[in-house]
Amino acid sequence: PRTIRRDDYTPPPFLIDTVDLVVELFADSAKVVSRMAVRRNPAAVAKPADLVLDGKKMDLLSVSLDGRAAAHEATPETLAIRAVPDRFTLEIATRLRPQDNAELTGLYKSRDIFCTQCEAEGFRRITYFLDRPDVMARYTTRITAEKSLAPVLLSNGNLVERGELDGGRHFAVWEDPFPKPSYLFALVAGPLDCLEDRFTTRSGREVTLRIYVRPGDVPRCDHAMESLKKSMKWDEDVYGLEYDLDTFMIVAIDDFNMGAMENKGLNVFNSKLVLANPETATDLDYHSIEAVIAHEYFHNWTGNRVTCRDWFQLSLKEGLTVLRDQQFSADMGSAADARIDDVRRLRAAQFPEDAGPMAHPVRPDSYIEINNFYTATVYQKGAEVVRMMHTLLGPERFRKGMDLYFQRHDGQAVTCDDFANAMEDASGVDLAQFRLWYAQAGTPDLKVEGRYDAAARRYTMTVDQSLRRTPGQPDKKPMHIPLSVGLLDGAGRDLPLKLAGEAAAGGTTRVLDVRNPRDVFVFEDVPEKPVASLLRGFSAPVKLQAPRSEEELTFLMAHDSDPFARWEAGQQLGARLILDMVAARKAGKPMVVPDLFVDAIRRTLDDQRLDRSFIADAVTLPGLAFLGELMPEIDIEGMWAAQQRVRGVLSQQLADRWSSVYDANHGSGPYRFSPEEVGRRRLRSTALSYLSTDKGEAARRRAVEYFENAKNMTEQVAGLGVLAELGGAEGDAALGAFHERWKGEPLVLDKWFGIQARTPTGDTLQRVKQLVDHPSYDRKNPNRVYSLIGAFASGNPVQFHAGGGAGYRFLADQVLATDRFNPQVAARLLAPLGSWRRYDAGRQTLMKRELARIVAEKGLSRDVFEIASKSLD
Ligand code: HT7
Ligand code: ZN
Repeated sequence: PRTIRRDDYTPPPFLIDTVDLVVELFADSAKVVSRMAVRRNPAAVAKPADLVLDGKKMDLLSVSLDGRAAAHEATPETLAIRAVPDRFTLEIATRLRPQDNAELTGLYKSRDIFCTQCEAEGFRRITYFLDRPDVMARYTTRITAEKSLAPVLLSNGNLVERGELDGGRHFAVWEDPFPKPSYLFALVAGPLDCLEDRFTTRSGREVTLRIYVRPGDVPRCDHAMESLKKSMKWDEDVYGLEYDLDTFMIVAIDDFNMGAMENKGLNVFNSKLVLANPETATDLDYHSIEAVIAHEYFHNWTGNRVTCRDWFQLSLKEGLTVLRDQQFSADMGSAADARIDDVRRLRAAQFPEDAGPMAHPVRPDSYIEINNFYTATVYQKGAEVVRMMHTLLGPERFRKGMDLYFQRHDGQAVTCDDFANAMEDASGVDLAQFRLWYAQAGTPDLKVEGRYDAAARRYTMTVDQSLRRTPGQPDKKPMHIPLSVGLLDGAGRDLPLKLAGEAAAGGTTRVLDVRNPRDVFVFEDVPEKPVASLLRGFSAPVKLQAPRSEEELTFLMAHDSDPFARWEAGQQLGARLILDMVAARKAGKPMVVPDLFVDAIRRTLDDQRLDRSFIADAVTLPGLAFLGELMPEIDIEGMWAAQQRVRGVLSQQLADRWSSVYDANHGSGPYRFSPEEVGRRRLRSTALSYLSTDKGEAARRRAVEYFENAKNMTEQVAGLGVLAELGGAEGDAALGAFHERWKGEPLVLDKWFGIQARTPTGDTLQRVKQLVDHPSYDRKNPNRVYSLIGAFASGNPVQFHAGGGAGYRFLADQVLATDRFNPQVAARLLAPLGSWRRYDAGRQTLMKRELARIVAEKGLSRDVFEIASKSLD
């Protein structure tokens, strides 16, 4: 397969100003006629005689140029129109079979609903086109269908006409006034009900809001609608950005490869990110719905109005929009929890990516299949990069930068450099070195050491940075890293900070500009030996090493005024002692949990000033993904044994605390999705989980009681997770009862599959294999596949890596089977095998064997080939 390189970018030789589509939908096919106004691009480098369009998996019916049959030649992925004039009208007719399209890209059917997914390169499966984001056109879409088959006909923009046709058919015409790239095109048709509402923009324009769902699901749309209105208001308040069409529509679809898609005026969502009521959705679902609705809505400006020049610039829209949705989530609830969540996600998914065979810069240099680059690096690390600019510029100058970005580039397809230029020009802050964050892959290591000179009342902080080699990038340059720090006195109070050379102290948190392999920062007038609070707010996506004693970490856990740093101190301490225990276990020594840690957790549980969510975060031990990143060679059994040991000790020694937390947070009244109520439920289920660690009779009884009395899905899922882990008759009974109750609810059934696949105890692989044959399993539904196979391979390291390679073999089989009809999903499943270098020699051999088996398969998709072959390199 061909590698596409960023450096090879050239402007398109032709531009397409308008596209008039006529899409006729039938039970077993769709006919598409596309009429395009084409002209040569004055900015093009080359002047080819032929126009070469992209196209895939369609039957070509006809091609005409200015009304006459045109000389043309089709290959499986292109259509060349011979010797075209400078300006012309091109009309192309194609026929497709949406009902047979299991790739869920282009035009496909999700049960009886026709729907499209065009990002990144799906439009070329609907009609032949210059399917690249820098070709922006104005679209008109006329859809016709049998009324009984598809009573609702939707596309981008505003509805301009609708009516009846002969033979029980009807039509609708949609006009999108905004030029857009083809990846933002959307069409949806089928039997749908809708929830309607209105939003008045701050300039007084009335916008109709509609959420379309399967008949019967309208009562589950209220939370999504509220989230949408909050997002619209927030974007006006915080960024001054208003919605620009008369209608904003969301459609919920059951079969969807990703979370959601920001098509102009017609967002298409995975139904799990729309539908919610307390009986069927968890707090986490409510949170995800709010965040993703916001994310897709925010794309209207960061992505749609200003889009990407080419797919290497994907983070231009995704990193920026993730940052915006993170800011929104922080404003909707607790900012501290939101930041802890961001960092947990980054460490669990992006840090391993940055340390593995698929490591790539936020702005990649090359790809074989662009769908493989919708990654944690492009999204989450991309958001951290924009957040660092926010930190370096400060909120006012950052906002000025955003304003300038829109002023300069509204209606254009631009690059990450254009974004950085706007930030630089609006603020006067030099971002030359900072731009390396877009270019260099890998997570920087930061070593910070402090020395106090009592006589000089001076505290010297020495910061060393280094960046390991990553595939294709052997030599790295030092980065510009904003390091946010504070100094605490002996009573835990923030000291005012004055750097050498400054006339007076300025604030108690300072952002240090780290730019060199070694930087030294001197704080003056420091009255006593301080405890340093480092990387406040997680000011940069780095791995921090600082020689801090366990006492210093517990001190920070108790006193740091920065909630992130306070939580982080506990994680660092937890990680340190778990890793010490792993080493002890390996050396045949006992695994000892120091009292100091138990005391610190006790103090956290007793601290009346802390909110419940924060306490739940702070008493949750570091996860295996994070711990694994800290080890030279991942020792899964060791980490698991040590983590369980710590849990056991905390469970026993703090039994009275867990019991009182459990009893005190019972809650009453109807379900509310509020920060307080979510915190209460989280803390209670965390206590339940600690109380269940000994697996004894009392624990089983309590868990059964919790599960059976659950008043909402959040509690049911928490109870079921604990019971599944406890196993035995109670676990089986709960799983059976849950299935019986929810077998008609696909989104709830996904949870049932997921909980079993993630259970770290028992013979999970055997169970997962049986579940693949369960009547409720659907290998063509991405949600079901991710909830079973994905959850097992990515969410259950203990079981995936057990069993002498049986888990690896199972995953490879599933990848190969899925690749035959849905390469995007298959490639996503494959990722865990890529981390083979991080394990012992035995596992390395077994994992590589499966990767080699995959690569050797005939007819492999580009998607799977790229991940599997790069993983072996
Ligand atoms: N921009 C959207 C990306 C997306 C996507 C990409 C490839 C294949 C299927 C897809 N569905 C959605 C989602 C977003 O980041 O907002
Ligand atoms: Zn996005």
